[in-house]
Amino acid sequence: MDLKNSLYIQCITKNEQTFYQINHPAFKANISAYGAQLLSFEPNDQQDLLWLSNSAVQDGSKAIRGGVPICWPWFGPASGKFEGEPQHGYLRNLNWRISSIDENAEGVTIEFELQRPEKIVQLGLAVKIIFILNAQAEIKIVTTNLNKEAFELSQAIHTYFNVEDIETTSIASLKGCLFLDKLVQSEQENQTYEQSSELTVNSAMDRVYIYNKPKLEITTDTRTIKVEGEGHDSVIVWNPWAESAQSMADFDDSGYKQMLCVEMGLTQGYLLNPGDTYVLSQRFYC
Ligand code: TA6
Repeated sequence: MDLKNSLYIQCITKNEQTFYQINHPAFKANISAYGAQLLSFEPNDQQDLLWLSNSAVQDGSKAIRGGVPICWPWFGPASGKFEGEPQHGYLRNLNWRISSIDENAEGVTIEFELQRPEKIVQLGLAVKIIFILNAQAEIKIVTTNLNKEAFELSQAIHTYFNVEDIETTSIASLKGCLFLDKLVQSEQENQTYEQSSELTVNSAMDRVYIYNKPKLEITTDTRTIKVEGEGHDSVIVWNPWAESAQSMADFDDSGYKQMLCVEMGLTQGYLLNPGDTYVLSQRFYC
């Protein structure tokens, strides 16, 4: 799509990769065409709400570490007929382009489509990613099942929030919630635990909270980040902590101190019926 008449969106190329920089009166943002990944979202008078690893690889060879990678059409390791396929599915490793924009003094809405949808067409699916940016950032994954049979869909909007100091970060909203702990090997496959107090992080955490309420809040020393969503049946909370961060070449060794992933997910087994469309969305703002 030709952006020469766009009021706020500029297309730039770096290391043969395409990025869309948005300079709007209400916010600044940066979206990578690789993965249709929001890398930065800075409302006026706010620090960037997103964390991006300084050692993130941004050459199209692997998913960019930070911002909001999209996990689809599965969340986590591939299994069953997709065994051996990439963790978190295909979309974050594919190139996208803008298919439409709508921009005004309030904000910008940008729709992305895959440049080469063959792999997704083979699945019998259609997918687009929509960004609605103003003082808030909203991301929607819109999936349609074109198959004659149901498709088991799982997905997540894998947001790396910039919390500035993990040691003073908490989430009260999840108190009383059940969660699956991916760091605990338990005999019972779906062993759940209860979040008995407000969530704080002082070691590696990788949890899937069974939570479908529309809102939660991340409280840090300096601000409260409001996170909202629709279409989720779970919220994933992840911080690799020191050892795991140091084991990932694209994760700044001390980056775990400034980030917390809080992800709206559809992870508990959902069958998308033939002809149906499903929307998973996440919105965040201060
Ligand atoms: O969202 C949590 C998680 O599933 C963790 O298990 C961890 O693997 C993280 O995603 C990052 O995955 P990635 O494939 O981006 O390194």
